[in-house]
Amino acid sequence: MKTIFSPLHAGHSGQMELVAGEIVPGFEMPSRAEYVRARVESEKLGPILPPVEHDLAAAKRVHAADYIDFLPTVWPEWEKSGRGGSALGYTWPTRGLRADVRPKTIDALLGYYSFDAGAPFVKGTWDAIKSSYDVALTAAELVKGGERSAFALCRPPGHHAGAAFMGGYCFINNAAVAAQWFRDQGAKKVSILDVDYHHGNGTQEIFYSRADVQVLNLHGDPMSEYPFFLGHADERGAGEGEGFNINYPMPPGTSWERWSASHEDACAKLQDYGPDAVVVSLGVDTFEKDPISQFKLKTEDYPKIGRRIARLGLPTLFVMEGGYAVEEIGINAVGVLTGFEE
Ligand code: SP5
Ligand code: ZN
Repeated sequence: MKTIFSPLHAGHSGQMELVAGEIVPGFEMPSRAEYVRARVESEKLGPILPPVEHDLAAAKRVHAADYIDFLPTVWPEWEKSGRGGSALGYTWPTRGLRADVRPKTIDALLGYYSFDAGAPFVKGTWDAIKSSYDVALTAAELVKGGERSAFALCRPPGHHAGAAFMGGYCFINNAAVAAQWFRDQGAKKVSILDVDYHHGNGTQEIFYSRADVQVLNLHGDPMSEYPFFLGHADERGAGEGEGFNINYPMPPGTSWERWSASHEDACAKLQDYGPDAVVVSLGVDTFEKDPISQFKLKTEDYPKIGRRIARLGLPTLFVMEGGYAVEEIGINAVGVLTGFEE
């Protein structure tokens, strides 16, 4: 399997995060991608290739154009306003406030285009976002070109980013971009299988009213886990999309037995749907030692995930999402990929 990777991810570095009442260095750090890249090499998964640059047209197929155009302006506007550190909003248009009027200042716009304080910008953030997007599209092109699978080693991740908002370490929804790109290239149906520990609220929002992209999400129950406000089992899609969004919320402490039963059910529904391509939102924060998560998957479980996905027999694009137990991210993520290739 070929891996697409860009060193430009590394410029998205040193951003802060609010955890338990304190400001700490972000869990979503450059070493994550470097551990995965090193493991791809040591396991000899296949060649590691740079992305091809793309314009932003494919991003605007799933995101609002004004949102995408805003992203490259964030750091320059922040600097112009005389500040350093991390560019982050602090006011959000929640219930009772106006989300239909676009404000003007950088502080207001950062809140307007986000749903949490989890997507701070630093100087290199836009270049990293753009490279992650290019990585996803370049890997999708390999699959479209006839490869059985490809690995988009994306950083930053994408599945929390919705049509017009960032959050949860995510800015452009790389998996959603790739799924829509497959559709635009002639695929009639595409499935997104999201195995990240957190519910992929952005992906769900983007495709919620559509029957041509099936979204299956396995995750920590939002009653007690981030992102809290989406990801319940009764969210099944709307209108034409009814029945094409499927959520598997699971309790804290979930281990392989329960997780794999949900995965089995998701794979059966995916097979019934009969897509032309599969996009896997590959998070490995389900790992027992993940510092921000509550599932109990073990390193030996990850190849089994890959083997099950391989049995679908469909062209498959793996898109890197979360995973914060940095030293084990590479072992577990590449474990899924080598399991797929067996
Ligand atoms: C892509 C992805 O995995 N995004 C996850 C975003 C999670 N943001 C919330 C983090 C909450 C951290 N809570 C720390 C608890 C430590 N015991
Ligand atoms: Zn996650």
